[in-house]
Amino acid sequence: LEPAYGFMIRARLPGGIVTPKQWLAFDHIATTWATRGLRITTRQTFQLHGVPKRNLKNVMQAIHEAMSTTLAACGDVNRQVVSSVNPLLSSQHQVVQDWTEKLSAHFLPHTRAYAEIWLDGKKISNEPDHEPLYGHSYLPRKFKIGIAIPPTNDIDVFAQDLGLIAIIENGILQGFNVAAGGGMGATHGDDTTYPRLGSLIGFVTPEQVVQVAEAVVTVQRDYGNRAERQHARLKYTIDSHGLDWFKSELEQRLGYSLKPLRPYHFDHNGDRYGWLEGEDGQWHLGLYIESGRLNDTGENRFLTGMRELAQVHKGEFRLTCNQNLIIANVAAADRARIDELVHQYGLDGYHKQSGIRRHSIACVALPTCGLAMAESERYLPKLLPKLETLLAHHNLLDAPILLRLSGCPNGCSRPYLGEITLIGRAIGRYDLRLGADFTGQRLNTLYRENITEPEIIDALDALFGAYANGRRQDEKFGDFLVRAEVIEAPSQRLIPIVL
Ligand code: SRM
Ligand code: SF4
Repeated sequence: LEPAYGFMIRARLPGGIVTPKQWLAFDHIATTWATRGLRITTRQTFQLHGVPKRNLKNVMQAIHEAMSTTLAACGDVNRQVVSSVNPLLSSQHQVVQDWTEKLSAHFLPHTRAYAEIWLDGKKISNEPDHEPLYGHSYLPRKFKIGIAIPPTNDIDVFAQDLGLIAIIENGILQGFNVAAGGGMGATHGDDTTYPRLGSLIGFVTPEQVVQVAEAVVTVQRDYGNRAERQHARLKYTIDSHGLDWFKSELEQRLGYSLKPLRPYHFDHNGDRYGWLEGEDGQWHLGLYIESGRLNDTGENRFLTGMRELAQVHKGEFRLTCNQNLIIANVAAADRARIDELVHQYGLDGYHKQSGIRRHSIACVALPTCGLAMAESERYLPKLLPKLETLLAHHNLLDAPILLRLSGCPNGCSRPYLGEITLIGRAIGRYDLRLGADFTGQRLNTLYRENITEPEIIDALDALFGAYANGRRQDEKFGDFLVRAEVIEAPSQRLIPIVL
């Protein structure tokens, strides 16, 4: 008799696009074989939890039949490629989505083992696998690519190993500014590990982008640290060899130089809620989903609600890197029906939510994450009302403030980019970090180490009071904390480096 092993499964959905048919397939998988509904992740895809070992194959096959895959959603390969929502807002968003899908397809491993093991159980070839890009040993560690479309940095482009900033001029995609070496993960008590913002190294045209991405990946493949796992990400490869070396190695592989950076501007890294009209007259409804969890629990019937929406919706769904959801591409005539269902299932909570709630993210953490040191997703609903009481007291309830909770320093909620961040130390104890900006371009800094909830509340009460009294017009909380010297200047600012 074997223990009842339960697995987490993650799908690959480049750019977070899900058709209604796919939604219904994932809903079926979640309600048939998993235990905690559907979970929208911070890389705009679905995770399923608690899949019994004996059902793994059924789930893999059902995901395959839904025209998706789990191939390379984890592992030492290029992961899910993320891109700014909403591609339907302009024709150029669609162009960017096309590049997202090209990059995603280009970096898929060629292995046949996945199909042999999961899809029909038969060995389909005796030829050895050939991985032209990854080789025998794949990459030293995971690798992440994301495309942001200014002015929205909803994917946190500087947290990606390879961040691409789409430059759209006169309504046409000109190319991408390239940022290399972003990453969040760190280890408590080990200063040689740290979050890092990607360094801007130059501009590439759309036709060059796949080749440039491949060159970045191969530099990391060839020079990444394979001896020490905690130093194996691209950010450490760049910092240990130097950015000058990295850029010259890259350009040598390409046979040409990157062009000078083009100007760009980000004004936020969150999601928009409510209806937005696209340039073609179609409509898009942004919904807040707490920690991305869609489940039928207590009074919440979000999973059922979304199933009903998928049965009537004729456009697509978009999952966001802030764990939210867009019902995309709705004709004006269909809005009323969508609104009715959204209201019926309580998915329209965004109307009355505080600024901090609308900008909150929490990683999964306990009970499923084996690396969690403290609660995160399950703590968010308990913490938010307490913070809202403080904010209301200081007349700040509507102030948009980025809150990020993380059960450990690995950084799955990109917590080093939160204006207020809690990083788990032990059950009930967190590091309080403060002072990232509102656009994903400045890291936060450690303010109090290893503290409990009463200490967190006391610290924030005082800071909210100071902010309410001392802020300049439209000044964001993180910017105020830096200007008022409540926190020291962050360890890494994003200064474009043009070599
Ligand atoms: Fe993550 C490991 C969940 C986005 C950095 N992450 C894990 C694991 C698989 C734990 C494990 O290895 O045993 C977590 C599964 C928990 C569970 O029970 O489901 C986990 N990571 C998640 C998700 C689901 C968080 C969420 O609440 O949405 C996100 C899934 C992304 C996806 O769909 O592909 C998720 N993880 C991230 C991000 C954010 C991002 O990619 O934009 C980061 C920081 C960016 C980065 O990579 O630097 C991130 N996860 C990590 C790390 C630290 C990596 C490092 O360089 O140190 C680990 C630990 C590891 O790899 O050993 C990790
Ligand atoms: Fe788990 Fe840590 Fe990632 Fe949270 S940040 S999901 S606790 S690995």
